[in-house]
Amino acid sequence: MSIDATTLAALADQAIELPSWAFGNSGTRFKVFGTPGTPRTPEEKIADAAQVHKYTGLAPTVALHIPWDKVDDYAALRRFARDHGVDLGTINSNTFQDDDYKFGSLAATSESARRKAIDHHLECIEIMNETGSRDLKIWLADGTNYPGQDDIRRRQDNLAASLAEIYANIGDDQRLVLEYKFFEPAFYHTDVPDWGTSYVQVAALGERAMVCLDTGHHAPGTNIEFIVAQLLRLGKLGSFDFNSRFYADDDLIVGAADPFQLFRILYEVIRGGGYGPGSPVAFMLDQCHNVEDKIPGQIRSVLNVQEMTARALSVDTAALEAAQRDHDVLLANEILMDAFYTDPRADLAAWRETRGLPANPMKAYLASGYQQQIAADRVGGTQAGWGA
Ligand code: LRH
Ligand code: MN
Ligand code: MN
Repeated sequence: MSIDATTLAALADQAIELPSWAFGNSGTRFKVFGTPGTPRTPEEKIADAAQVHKYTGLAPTVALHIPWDKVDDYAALRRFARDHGVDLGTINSNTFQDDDYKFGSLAATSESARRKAIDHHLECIEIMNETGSRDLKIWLADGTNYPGQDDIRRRQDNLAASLAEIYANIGDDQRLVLEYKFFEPAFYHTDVPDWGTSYVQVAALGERAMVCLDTGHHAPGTNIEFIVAQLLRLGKLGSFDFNSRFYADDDLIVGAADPFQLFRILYEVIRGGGYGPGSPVAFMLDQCHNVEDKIPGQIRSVLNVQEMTARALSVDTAALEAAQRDHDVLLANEILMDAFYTDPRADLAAWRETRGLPANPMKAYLASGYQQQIAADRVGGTQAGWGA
């Protein structure tokens, strides 16, 4: 079985947003390793992200994180991005690196912490107006470490009130997407631990509030594709933060740990109308490259998503539905697995060339000399990192 023309046509518009922070140094609490050529400014991060798009045609936008990507002139930053062939995308807020948020931000019991966190989001909305961004993405570190530490019910009410104030300020063409995560940095309870809580909170806000599903934010064994199906059914799947995990919130290259899971997720996205023109679902990466070079790491990541999307688009859906209705369990499973085992790489390579892209984007990037150039050029200054 090879990749047919319909599948290739469906792949033509695929867009995967890159996180600016993937280009900075990152690591674990044990050590952050520096890499030669690491960007020192938001502009250098964007220039690196543009390389990923240049060689893959898959990554036309870059997500910013405020304050990590704070600049004086966001309109100028947008012009810079456009001059490099990409655009600015989602604005991510940050309420987890300030002493005032020690006991929470939007869900906090402290009125002053809540006020500061809400105001930060209002500032993010102003930035979105300058960058032309559609989505405000909120991930909260809010939670507690010990039973009894705080009133978990009151914190839900606080969160609802905070989100309502933020939502009231987003524009008609903008959206609020709320990410969930079941643990860390809080360990006893997290204020937005799961898709259900995120759903309940965004459903109370209105149509332009959606759930963000980060694939690394679930307990081991969670059936993520079921969550995808349910959120699409409810019209509330706003975006993905793609990455992969072996153990916790590893933020490794998407599709590296469990390619089959990525296939199952993408199949359910397509099945539920979450893929293609007009779909409300934004594909984004949320990854860190701790030991590998960052630009090739991002190239590998978007190619993994593209290859797995090609496989998911190749499912013979009519045959699958017939087998399901016949309760032919083994045939239904075989039809799905046939698509998963389809290797699209040769067909995709040939197809890329018809679109003016290199057959092998990774090889083309490595041969371009860009990596050596940035290593030589970017000496001095402070390398950007996760949190800088
Ligand atoms: C923390 C996290 C989250 C955010 C990102 C900036 O878990 O990985 O997923 O989106 O930091
Ligand atoms: Mn995330
Ligand atoms: Mn995470």
